[in-house]
Amino acid sequence: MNPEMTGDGSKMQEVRKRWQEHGQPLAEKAQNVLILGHVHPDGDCVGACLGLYHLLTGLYPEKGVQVVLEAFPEEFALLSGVDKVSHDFSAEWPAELVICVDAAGPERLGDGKRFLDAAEHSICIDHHATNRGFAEVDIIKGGCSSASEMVAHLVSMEEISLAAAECLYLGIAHDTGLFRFSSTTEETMRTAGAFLSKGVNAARIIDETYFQKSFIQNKALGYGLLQARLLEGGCVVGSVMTLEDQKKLGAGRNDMDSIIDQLRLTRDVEMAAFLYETEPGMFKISLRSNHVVDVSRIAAEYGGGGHRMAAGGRTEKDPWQVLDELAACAARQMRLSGAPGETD
Ligand SMILES: [Mn+2]
Repeated sequence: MNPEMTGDGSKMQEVRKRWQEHGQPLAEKAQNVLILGHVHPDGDCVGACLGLYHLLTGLYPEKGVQVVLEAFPEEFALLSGVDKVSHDFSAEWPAELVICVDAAGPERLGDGKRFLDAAEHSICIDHHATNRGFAEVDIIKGGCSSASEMVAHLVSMEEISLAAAECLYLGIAHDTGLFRFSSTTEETMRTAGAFLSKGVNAARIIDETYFQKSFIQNKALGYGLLQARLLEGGCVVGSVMTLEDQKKLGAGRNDMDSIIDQLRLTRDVEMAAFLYETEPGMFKISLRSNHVVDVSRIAAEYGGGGHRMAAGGRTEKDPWQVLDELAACAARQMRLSGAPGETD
């Protein structure tokens, strides 16, 4: 490629080069490879881990390759290879090489961290801007659409099977909010387009894993919206779901995911915040921004991180009070940026 054509194309070339020079030699040496993702795996995490699983088993059929992830939403079961994923973190998986995917830091591996600590060799493949690197070989591209897009560029497009393409397509589609977020580049679309040429059924993947909700998820969404409050003169919207609320609805952690995205779509809102209780007294904070607010900076104050437009943290304080604090942080950022919409 013309070196002047920098931007995303060259970013992906860097990913490829780093994998070929530093990652692949480790993969070639290892007899057993363990693939780990982050806690509470989302579409990108599951897609990237399984996509990588298909790539590695295709390249090295003689090796033992194992994916270990926490339980994830059942809609991802349409991906091939899902039955090969283990949720057993207490087993002693043999692995000279651990590959961490879509995890912004070692603590994001949850119970999987002990495998990283015990492994002889490790690789991190991630797209979180807050990731400072924690593996022997770090392949990190902050701002890239998804870990799945990065995995897609480890090898040439011809080497990607239909099974791998389906997983990676799902990951890219989910982490870009269906190719809408600003992280979506021409290269992202080209990669997704190449997957379509391989026969990926995009409509089915999008319908069944992105839009479809269970009855309980729809009820949880309705309840989350009903509880919502406007803050800071209407530029922030926020809601809270306690464990008691979840119990009443028959809902669990995986039923909370779509609430923040719908809150973000509130007209004139700059930031959306959703807090839900994960264990008694402990709340997960999800943040989304529409324009100027950098939510990763706010999340960092609450023991978390993420991206400019989407980030998360946690708190043990009163969730409604924290919501006020979060809204004040957003309003401060908006004032500093000179954006309209602040209270006075
Ligand atoms: Mn991701």
